[in-house]
Amino acid sequence: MGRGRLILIEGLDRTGKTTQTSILTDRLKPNAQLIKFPDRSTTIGKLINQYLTDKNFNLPNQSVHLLFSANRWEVAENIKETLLNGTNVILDRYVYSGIAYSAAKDVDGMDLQWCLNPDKGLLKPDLTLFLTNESNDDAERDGFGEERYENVQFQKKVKKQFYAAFTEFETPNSNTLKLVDVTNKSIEEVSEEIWKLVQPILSNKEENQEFSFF
Ligand code: T5A
Ligand code: NA
Repeated sequence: MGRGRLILIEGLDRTGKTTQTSILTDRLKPNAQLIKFPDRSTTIGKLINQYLTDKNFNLPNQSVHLLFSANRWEVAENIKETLLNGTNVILDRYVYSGIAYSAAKDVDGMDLQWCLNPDKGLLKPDLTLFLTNESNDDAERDGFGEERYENVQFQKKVKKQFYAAFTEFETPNSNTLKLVDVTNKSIEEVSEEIWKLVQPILSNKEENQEFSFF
């Protein structure tokens, strides 16, 4: 039996990541574990949660960036062990969110490379699915606008930075990155599309036993 696969679902706010990562995990159970970033339950995660939800709670941009990264390192070993035990790990956001949201702030010195540095050494997903919504519908979905980064202007900048990060860190034509257009699609339609993209990488578990790292 090969190691589990690390599968990441990324996207802008309200594109359906949490909905889809939980459907996918349920579909693969008991052979999958879901991990969501930020994990707001840890000590570091509680600070992140306060920063996101309380507009009067301010921290330097660099500090916030490092907290998000630290929050990933808290569970890095657990992810690796789970994969080695043969269980797949499904991620709801990860390194690319970390880079894109911080780089989109246009703070002097916080370029892509600076943003990646603290995440260097984390496991790279075997497959990254990026959910895109070409209409502005996500802004109409329940809850949009409640948290710090949820405004249409900023989301446009974040999208640009996601693509910049993919160009920098994904090998072209390596089949490790797939875009999933969710525009005007139902939850079921999106989950079927995701299922089709995930199956091939689960069926060739004997290959690619090596881990790769950011
Ligand atoms: N962040 C995160 C950083 O800055 N750095 C980092 O390193 C990381 C990891 C919180 C913020 O933190 C930033 C990015 C974020 O701004 P979060 O906790 O993932 O990150 O944010 P959440 O608020 O939990 O999640 P999102 O807002 O991103 O929403 P999701 O998970 O994309 O969307 P989901 O599944 O919750 O769905 C939203 C609504 O739409 C409906 C759902 O039922 C729900 O009501 N919906 C659909 N409606 C119609 N059609 C469909 N196909 C639908 N799919 C879902
Ligand atoms: Na979410």
